[in-house]
Amino acid sequence: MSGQTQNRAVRVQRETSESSIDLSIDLDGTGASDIETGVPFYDHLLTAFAKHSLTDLTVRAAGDVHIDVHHTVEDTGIVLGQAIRQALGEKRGISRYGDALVPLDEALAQAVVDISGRPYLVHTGEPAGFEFHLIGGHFTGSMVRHVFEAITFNAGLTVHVTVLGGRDPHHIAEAEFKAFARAFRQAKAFDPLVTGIPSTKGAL
Ligand SMILES: [Mn+2]
Repeated sequence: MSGQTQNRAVRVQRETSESSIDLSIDLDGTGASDIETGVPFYDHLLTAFAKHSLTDLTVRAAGDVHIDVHHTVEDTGIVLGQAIRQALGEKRGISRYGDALVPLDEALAQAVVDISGRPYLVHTGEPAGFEFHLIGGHFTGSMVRHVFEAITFNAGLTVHVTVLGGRDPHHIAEAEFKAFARAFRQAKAFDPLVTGIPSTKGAL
């Protein structure tokens, strides 16, 4: 069974004292997105993720960004990860692995994704000081890794993201998200040669 008749679209809502999030995802979309998190640069990154992973994504997030964008950014990553896990279902017929090398002018990022069911993130290579930079004046560079942690831990993905070069923080962050998107696009894609769940264990 190829699994290509599966419906891989879900909606996840999450409410805490710090944020309220309503997120819909379709893993077999065209990359269409409609994203409002109250954090403009994060909207930009999530739009890039949707476009380059061919995932349809709608996000409405309202949070305590008057304190700091941290809670809203992290919580949206948690919900995105939960939605990816739910939408992947049993993972029948998928490629499972994906990798990509994506430039943005002088920046170059590599991502490798394994839809393994085992959360693991290896994230290296951002230049010194990146984590302290306020991209767009509001998005702390340290949140790039924190979002990847939130997504991978909640989606059950093994992800390696490596920054191989770059100077401009906007370019570096965007290249990382685009590389992750392209790698995820490959990994979630149905492979007509795969029968059942692509694991010798029989489950992912
Ligand atoms: Mn946090």
